[in-house]
Amino acid sequence: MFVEMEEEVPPEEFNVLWSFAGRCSEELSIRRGDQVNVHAKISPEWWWAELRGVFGYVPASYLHKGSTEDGEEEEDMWQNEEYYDIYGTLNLHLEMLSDKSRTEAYRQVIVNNSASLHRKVVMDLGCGTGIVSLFCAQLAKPTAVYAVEASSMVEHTRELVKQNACEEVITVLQGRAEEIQLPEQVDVLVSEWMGNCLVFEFMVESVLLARDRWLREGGTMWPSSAALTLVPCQAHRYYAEKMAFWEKPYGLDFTPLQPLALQEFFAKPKFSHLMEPGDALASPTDVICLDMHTLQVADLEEMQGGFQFSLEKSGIFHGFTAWFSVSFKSLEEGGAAVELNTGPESEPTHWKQTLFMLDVPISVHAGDAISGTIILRRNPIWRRHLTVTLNWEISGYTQVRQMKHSLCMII
Ligand code: GJV
Repeated sequence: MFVEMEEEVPPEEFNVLWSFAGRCSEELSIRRGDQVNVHAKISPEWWWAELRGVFGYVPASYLHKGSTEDGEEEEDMWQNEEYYDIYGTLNLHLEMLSDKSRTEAYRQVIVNNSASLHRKVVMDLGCGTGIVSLFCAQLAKPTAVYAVEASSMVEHTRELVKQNACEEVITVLQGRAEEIQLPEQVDVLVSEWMGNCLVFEFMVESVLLARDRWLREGGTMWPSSAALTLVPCQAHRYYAEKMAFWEKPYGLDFTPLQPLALQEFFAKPKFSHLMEPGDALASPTDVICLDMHTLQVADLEEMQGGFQFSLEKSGIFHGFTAWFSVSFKSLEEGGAAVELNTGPESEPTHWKQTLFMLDVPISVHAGDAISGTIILRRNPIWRRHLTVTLNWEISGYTQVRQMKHSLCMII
């Protein structure tokens, strides 16, 4: 009876999201877009499946129920429901608006370019409460500003536009930038899309899609370029707080908890880190630079950069700190660009910096060199997430050390 019932369960159809090469005869080789029949979910990681009459194990995370063309399933991978729900409440908008460096940078861009914005058409992608659109309408004289917002905040944005007497210029459009229709192409596409480690949330993809669709030939992107910066650093306080703590709390030896602490605190980046400028062991360097006029959506899958730091002081190498900066080019020939820098030498922003801790701190000396690569790999399934991999070596050390960090924050 039991066996019969098992046989009655029909296999479930799944789509292959990501190609996988079987490493032995037990594993099935699958390609993105294939449809496989899953006969048994052996473990959370490995399922027993069939493709064109051949059976084998496949990694469960490479499969997705339903068609990959299916809009609803795509939405899932973008976590759009949670994402836009969060932006439908005031909390994050308050955080963003009270970030003076951020908001003032956008205001400064409008002020500096007010003359050139005259009679221009602007799109403000992800306008939130509409602050940038309002700056545009009040500080410059554009013909039209299309303020696009997908979250329910948009209802209040409309009210704010009215309240500030800008409804002649600003048209608030409710919906995702990927889906809305504008009555015309735009001269300027402005957006505040940057996340932790620059690209987290991957709102940048929406910006690129909107650019290709709505920005007129020769139009301007604000920001126009973006860079991710890295520096090897000390992090005595964080190390003491999360790791050294277990050495002798209340006179007791709690060191058996240190492997757990490593897993819990150092295997993921620390997002709201404020690095003391004095904690830098070398001069920071830009590892990834994006040109917002030429960047393609496909480029986002994997972004790589190299670094070679020459240490300027001796100390303890605890990890790497990363942050980003963006630049807004002037609409005028030769005009000065506006910069927004989220680094430790600038006014702190709500993004702060991101700290990647080493498993084990290393004593280093002035003159040592730390060189390597950073790879930002977009998650093939959870499209707003990414993995950051840092490969590095120190001169004088023969072995290449590898540290792998996964940014997998659920918003
Ligand atoms: N279409 C419309 N609005 C969007 C989109 C999109 N594709 N993506 C994000 N938003 N710097 N990481 C909105 C979102 O609802 C929120 O109000 C704002 O843009 C995010 C801006 C800050 N996030 C960021």
